[in-house]
Amino acid sequence: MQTKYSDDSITILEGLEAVRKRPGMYIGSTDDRGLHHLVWEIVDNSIDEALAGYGKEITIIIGKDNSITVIDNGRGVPCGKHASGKNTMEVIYTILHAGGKFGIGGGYKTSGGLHGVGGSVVNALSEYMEVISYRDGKIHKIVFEDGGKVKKPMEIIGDTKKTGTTVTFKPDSTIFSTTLFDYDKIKERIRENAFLIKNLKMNIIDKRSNKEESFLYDRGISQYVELLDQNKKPIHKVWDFSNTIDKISVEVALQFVDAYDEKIISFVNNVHTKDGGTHELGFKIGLTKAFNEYARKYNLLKDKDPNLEGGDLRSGLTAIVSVRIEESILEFEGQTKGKLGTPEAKPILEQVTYDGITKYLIDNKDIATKVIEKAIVEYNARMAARKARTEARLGKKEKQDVNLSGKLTPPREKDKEINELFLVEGDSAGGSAIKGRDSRFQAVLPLRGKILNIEKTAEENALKNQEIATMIYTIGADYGSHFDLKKCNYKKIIIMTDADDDGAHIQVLLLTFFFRYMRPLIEDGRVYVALPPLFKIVKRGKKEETIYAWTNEEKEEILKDAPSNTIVQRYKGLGEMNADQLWDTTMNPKTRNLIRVNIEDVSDAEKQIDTLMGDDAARRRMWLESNVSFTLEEDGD
Ligand code: 0RA
Repeated sequence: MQTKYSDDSITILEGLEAVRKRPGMYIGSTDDRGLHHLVWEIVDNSIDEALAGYGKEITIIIGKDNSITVIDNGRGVPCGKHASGKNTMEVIYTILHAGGKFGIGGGYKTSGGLHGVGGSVVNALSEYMEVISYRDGKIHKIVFEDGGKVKKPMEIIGDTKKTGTTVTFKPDSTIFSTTLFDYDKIKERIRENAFLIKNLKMNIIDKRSNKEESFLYDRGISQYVELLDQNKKPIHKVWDFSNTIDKISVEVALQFVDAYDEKIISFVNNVHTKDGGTHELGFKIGLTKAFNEYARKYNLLKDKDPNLEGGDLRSGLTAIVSVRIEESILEFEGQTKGKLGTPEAKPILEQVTYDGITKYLIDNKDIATKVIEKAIVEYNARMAARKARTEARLGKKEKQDVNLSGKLTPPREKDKEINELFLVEGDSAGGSAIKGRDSRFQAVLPLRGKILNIEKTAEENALKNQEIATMIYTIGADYGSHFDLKKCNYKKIIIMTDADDDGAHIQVLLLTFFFRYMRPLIEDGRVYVALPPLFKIVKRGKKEETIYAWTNEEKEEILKDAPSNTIVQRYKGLGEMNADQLWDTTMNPKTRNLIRVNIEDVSDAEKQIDTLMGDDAARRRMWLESNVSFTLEEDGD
């Protein structure tokens, strides 16, 4: 049945129509990411309600039909008459930015969805939406269809003693490239929310598979840090501190572990700020200041010693920095709005962090000493490495180079914007690669045997490993918190291994190494895996013709119309190719196949590497295979 629309409804539909025409403007994209964004929007509304002090439990149900239901026990969406004469439930779910514009609930919204849109945008992009509000003793229900058209106006369908809101929606399959919800993705997000909001119970139920999980953390982000460090050797129990200054409230939990990488995960209004920003900066400054002051006061640094650098002090640090900022001063920066810009956050975080850490240091002097001594070791190691590099540059380092297991064959020209580094498995393949390469811009570093498993190795041992030391030295951009992409000597770093199990294992070890020690290389898309062909096919007609095939299908295709005396050779390793063949198939930018390694969401990836895998090599490998997306790169750029 067709409902008649008043002028007002037409304006509303035009608003929602705008969302349907350009969904990307409101939810970023219409792929898997955009699809899940709908869930975050609806869940964020319930979270905001919980943050306002109403409701302790939120349940997300993935329906058999790929619908989503979000249930909370807050106050319930208001359902009286709105100033416009319409029902308020209808207004909230049909007018863009209704929450802010209509002043419903005032400045209650603190959870910052990516685009700050809400229920109305989700409604616009759904083929069906139903909102039930338990409020004032009654159950109120409204139903929409086809991108926000009212199917059934608000009606009271019963009495109730409880309060809360239940929203169900089914995304419009004509808008999204996929409408399949990913249990793990939603689970990770709500678990993150549960960590960030102490005592909020988050449940997820998947009706498709009957999986269910619940998350409730009474110590919040401290438990998050414990989880991140569960496979590490903590130096102390997690520290936490919090404070509110002006419009910013700060919560920090941190722990130093006996390892060397630093991990700071920051959030603003429960949304992960993957590119950091003013809050992270303030946190780092406060931490550096607190430790240096303590170190001087207790003579761990002598008068003549320089201050410890932040990077040295943060080695082995795991920290969650969660801030809540009032909307009036909230600013994000960057392409994906992943960076906090609010200037006020910097001094406030600096102050709160300085105070919090100083107090801990004074109360825990032995731990303070440990952390500071660790930083001093780190500082000394860095200075020694710097010295070695300088000497190498001055040509004083021949002796050391002889010891390097794989010796770099550098390109003739020194152009960081073009040069490529091939990391090649084995000496014999290395030899062919050196002969076959274009010596103007291609460098070859043969790696002997397997490199260390970085996940299981403390940094000082990792750096003693020749293969790893050589790679760091060759790439030339330092490592860890001192890694500087600008100094990187190569535009592309290409892992070239045999197409067998060992080769795959070496790839995983190398990728883990880059991920841990030189992550910006991966983020900048500079790490590649070379794809050598699997078959060489020699057709013997009047003229002999050699063709390579990368897959079985390709091989079959080629053999279809090949003469009977055609020879098919299966390559077992790079070593079976001579220099020319290696150039033609695997190194020549015009003909080779390269895979660019990209990690969709680096922080997620990292969390999983840490929390899921620990020492389990098989699982790590499985993880890499399914999470590091190998995308075939159009080459020749
Ligand atoms: C506006 C005002 C009030 C609550 C809400 C919105 C609200 C919205 C959603 C969406 C999902 N769950 C929700 N829970 C509450 C407060 C009205 C009052 O003063 O009672």
